[in-house]
Amino acid sequence: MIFNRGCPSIHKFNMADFSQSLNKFNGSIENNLELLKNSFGLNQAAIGPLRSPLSIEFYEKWLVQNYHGTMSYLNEHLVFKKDLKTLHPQVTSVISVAQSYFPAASPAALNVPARSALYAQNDDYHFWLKEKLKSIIAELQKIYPDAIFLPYVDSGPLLERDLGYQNGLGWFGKNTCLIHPDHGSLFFLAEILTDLKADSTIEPLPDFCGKCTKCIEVCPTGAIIEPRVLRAEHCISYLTIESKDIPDISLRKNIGDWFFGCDLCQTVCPWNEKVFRQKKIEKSDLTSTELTLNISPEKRSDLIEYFRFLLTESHKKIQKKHFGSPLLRAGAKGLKRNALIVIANKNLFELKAEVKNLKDEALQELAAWTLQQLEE
Ligand code: B12
Ligand code: SF4
Ligand code: SF4
Repeated sequence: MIFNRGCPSIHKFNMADFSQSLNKFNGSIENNLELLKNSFGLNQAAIGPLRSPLSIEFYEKWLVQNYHGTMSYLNEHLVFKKDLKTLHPQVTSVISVAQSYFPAASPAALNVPARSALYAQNDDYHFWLKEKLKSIIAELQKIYPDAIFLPYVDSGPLLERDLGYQNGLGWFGKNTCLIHPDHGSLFFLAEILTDLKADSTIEPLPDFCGKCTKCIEVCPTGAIIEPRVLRAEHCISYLTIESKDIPDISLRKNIGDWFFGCDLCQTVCPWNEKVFRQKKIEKSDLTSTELTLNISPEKRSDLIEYFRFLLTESHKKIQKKHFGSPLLRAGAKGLKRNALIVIANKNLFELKAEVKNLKDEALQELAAWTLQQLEE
């Protein structure tokens, strides 16, 4: 079980603190949520009444334009996203939470030497964040024994950014991410649906993007086609994680050295700069759009060793090595595909023989392309 690994303090729930705090319990769900947020190391937690999504028409238009590529489940989710009551008629309120993932919010299952999105440098949040929600629910259930609480993290048919927006967790940035003035955007969203009544209604935050367009300019594949509209099928995150296909030849060079996901439209954002400064994090590496071809010999050999493993080992062994890591979402074939693109773009010619001998039928065209790019 990945949750039993040595957990940093952010994972540990301080029951003594919370029990003491409960003595101050004043009957308001908002007040109790504030106590739970602090005890569980969440960045934000808020409850609001379940209302119609404010951005559903943008979602519908986006689907009609086919920007979702092969993520057909997003079409199937529409009916529930429009009206969550069709799924859970008894739900009256939504508790939205934000959990920062940078610096790492959980121990990493695996550290890979290839450039990966910051969220992927943790254990897979679908498991540990869901467990955290369940522990929060166990505490809430003690205070409200008859209430219903349903946990959701990412994969359900919920328009999570919209729910977070309505509960004041952030505004929709031009990169489409939810951003908070104090917390930036490097956080996960999760929800607890409940039949409790929220005492107060929260005003959504205003848009603080102003005239800035940094995220749109930095995107290597031009995926942010206009403010708040992401052509997902061109986003590196989609191409290296969600898609099962081989990226079109016109996009391969633009993927650069990104092996799994991409963060550029967030790391250039001034609202995260503030967070980096507060946490004393040097951001230059995080925002680099350069292909660092002259990496140190040690880093180059680590990268080569990792990619050699991916290209030569069985799917079973690859899955075993990545157990508990979000990287597994791409599957063994997807990781091999991603390796081939980075090998080409970083000119890792030392792997020519492994690329040539690759057996996977579906990767043959890509492998041939990779070989063409390699120069000694
Ligand atoms: C599909 C999906 C993806 C797709 C598509 C992303 C996208 N932008 O749509 C891909 C694979 C590309 C992806 C990438 C990433 N994702 Co993702 N993804 C999802 C998922 C499952 C659904 C998102 C969705 O419905 N998209 C549909 C489109 C239409 O939504 P949208 O682009 O956000 O557009 C909205 C706004 O722009 C708004 N809007 C547009 N104009 C206007 C104008 C006004 C006035 C208003 C009010 C609103 C508005 O309306 C739209 C609908 O809500 C959610 C989880 C969930 N269940 O919600 C996670 C989620 C959005 N992803 C998340 C993360 C962390 C990522 C990555 C950072 C991972 C990475 N590093 O690689 C990147 C970020 C890329 C980016 N710039 O968005 C987090 C976002 C947290 C946050 N702070 O916003 C979520 C919420 C998962 C989670 N539980 O934490 N993701
Ligand atoms: S995650 Fe990367 S590829 Fe996707 S929109 Fe942001 S900058 Fe572009
Ligand atoms: S980079 Fe600028 S435009 Fe993009 S989300 Fe951040 S503040 Fe908004």
